[in-house]
Amino acid sequence: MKDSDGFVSNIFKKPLKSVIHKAEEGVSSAAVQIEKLRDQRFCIGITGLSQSGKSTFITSLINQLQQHEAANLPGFSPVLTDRLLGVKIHPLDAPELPQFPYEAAYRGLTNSQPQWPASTVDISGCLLELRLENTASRLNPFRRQQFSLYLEIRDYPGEWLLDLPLREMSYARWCAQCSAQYTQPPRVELLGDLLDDLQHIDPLSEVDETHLQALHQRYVHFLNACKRNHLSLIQPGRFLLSGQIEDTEILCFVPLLNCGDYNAGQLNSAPKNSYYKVCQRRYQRYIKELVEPFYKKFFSRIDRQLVLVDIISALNAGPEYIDDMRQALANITDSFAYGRRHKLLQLFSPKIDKVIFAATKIDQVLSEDHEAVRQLLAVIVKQAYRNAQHEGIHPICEATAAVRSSKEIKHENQQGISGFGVEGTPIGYIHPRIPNRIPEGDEWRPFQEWKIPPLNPPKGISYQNNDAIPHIRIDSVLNALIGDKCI
Ligand SMILES: Nc1nc2c(ncn2[C@@H]2O[C@H](COP(=O)(O)OP(=O)(O)OP(=O)(O)O)[C@@H](O)[C@H]2O)c(=O)[nH]1
Ligand SMILES: [Mg+2]
Repeated sequence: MKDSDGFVSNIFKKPLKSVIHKAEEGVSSAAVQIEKLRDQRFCIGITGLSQSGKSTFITSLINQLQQHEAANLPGFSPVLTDRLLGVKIHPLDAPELPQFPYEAAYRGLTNSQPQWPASTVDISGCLLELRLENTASRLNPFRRQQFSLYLEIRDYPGEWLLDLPLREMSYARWCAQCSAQYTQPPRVELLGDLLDDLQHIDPLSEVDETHLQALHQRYVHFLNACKRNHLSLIQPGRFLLSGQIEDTEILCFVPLLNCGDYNAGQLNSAPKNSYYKVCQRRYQRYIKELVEPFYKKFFSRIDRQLVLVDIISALNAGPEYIDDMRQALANITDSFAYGRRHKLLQLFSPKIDKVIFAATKIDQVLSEDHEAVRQLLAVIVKQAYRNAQHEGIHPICEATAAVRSSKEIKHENQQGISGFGVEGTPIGYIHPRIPNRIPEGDEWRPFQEWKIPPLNPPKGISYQNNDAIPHIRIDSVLNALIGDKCI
């Protein structure tokens, strides 16, 4: 490490002592606001549907930054120009928020039998402090030498994301949306008899609590089947993963599928103890007590947004699933507040001034197809992309792998992928070419006949030696996300 001004070796000793001390105690909100005003503190949203790769990405991102000298990050300008001096993880200044389990995730990936991070069941977060050398200080010795950039990062179960669009939706509209979706494949098959049973409830009739509970349980079963079948639009998310809820009664509702037979006046004047009014009350409490606080704590404060999309799973699942994912992403990004603001306004009412869509897990396919994955992503997120553009924000599309788990091999004159399968046994495959647009008709055939298999993490990353996790293009994602704030 360079030590031209005697700072680097002391990096987290004297000059930073007071800052770190504050972080450990919980940085005071005044200090946080000053850092924000000085353009040195950002809330980064790492958003993605369930299993899109959020926790793995956060783990790898922290790891790459901490091991930046050994990591392969030529596309991240502060590393390229040798200005990243050190990185520390602090707890976020929210006592009720558990710290992101970085150590456990890194240990899992570096085990003799490497494991992916566990699927997230509750919220967590951390504050990353990047100690940087100022670009100007190289030219002008009187300028400030170093500064800290603070990145707030939060992780949460992907299931909860699909609750955000419900904030703008009345119970009656949600029921209408469900009625339209549930009569189409593949949901109609997954619902089975439940469709008929939900269609036969008269919303104005008196509620039978035992029957409602039984329907609710069958509805949760159906949502789980949707998840197993790789569908994206799954609401309400807390029906799958509830998190900590004091009064579980608010979960006990279902969509009533024949509300469309009544006009708004009839529904509004339904008796208090009718199916309609009971389900509506619980739905409204669900939004008010669970969804709104989640939005306020996590999404309303985001300055920059990274949206992770598992394109390869969607390709594997087929046309209806791609469409479902496209719709889900458009609905979610509708909840983002885009725009550029004066720093002072940004402090009180933040807007997202940068959004990056990134296809994840691209180590599952050959490098010659990575560009096609990126282009396919651009097609899938087109609506979400337009929503941002409308507000003057020009999103970026990227393709990345948080943990490169494969090697490219040659087999009988063809390029292929080798790695370890989910059982940890060696596998090798030659996959169909990845299309750069959504396949149509017969173009789907190669993906219907064969699926690109999931991979285990690679063996041989050493915890003791603080090895950097191998990745693909995390440096480019980082640069797009925060490169301009590191100068
Ligand atoms: N090959 C490969 N697989 C990955 C990578 N990142 C994630 N995966 C796979 O995707 C799965 C889900 O990753 P997570 O990071 O847990 O996804 P998540 O979005 O946090 O999921 P939830 O917490 O359930 O919402 C992992 O268990 C791996 O199987 C990657 O970089 N390469
Ligand atoms: Mg997770």
